[in-house]
Amino acid sequence: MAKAGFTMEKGPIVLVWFLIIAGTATLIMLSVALSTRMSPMQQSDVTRQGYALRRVLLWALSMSIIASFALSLPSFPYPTASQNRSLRHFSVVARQFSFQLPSTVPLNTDVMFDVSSTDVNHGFGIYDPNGALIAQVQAMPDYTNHLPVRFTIAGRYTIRCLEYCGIAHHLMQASFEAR
Ligand SMILES: [Cu+2]
Repeated sequence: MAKAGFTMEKGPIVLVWFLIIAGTATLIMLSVALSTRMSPMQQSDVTRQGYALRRVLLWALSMSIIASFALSLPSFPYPTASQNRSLRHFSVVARQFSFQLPSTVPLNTDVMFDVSSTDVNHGFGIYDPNGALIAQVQAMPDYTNHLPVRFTIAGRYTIRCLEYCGIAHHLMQASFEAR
């Protein structure tokens, strides 16, 4: 019933907007068609204008990409998170076919997972209580990867191996509680 009510209320508004947009687009196309039918242009005139516009657009696009890259680079989170000495560190060790993990992690606190492996490459993927992948890093033998995470949803998080590591890879799951 709620869905039918929604359709009854929103239907006419959507239809009106559709007609306005479709009518405007039709008028624009008609006016372009009528205003250009009497004036044949040389191909070179068209391409010259087009190429000039294309150069301007390419330049503008390049500048905006470089500017947004430069402006967003300072807020890149990983260097500051790695240097935060007050972080609580949790060790994660992956092996065929299990994880050695903390049973609980604190909520709304920056934590650092120090992730390694005792045998082959594994993946350390953290799924929130709603099933969304929120962070992942490789678990590698003889190397420790650092993964900064802040848990904002209380509940049980599922860990899955995200790197094919052998015959029972699909069984390689674990979990911990964030509270
Ligand atoms: Cu695996």
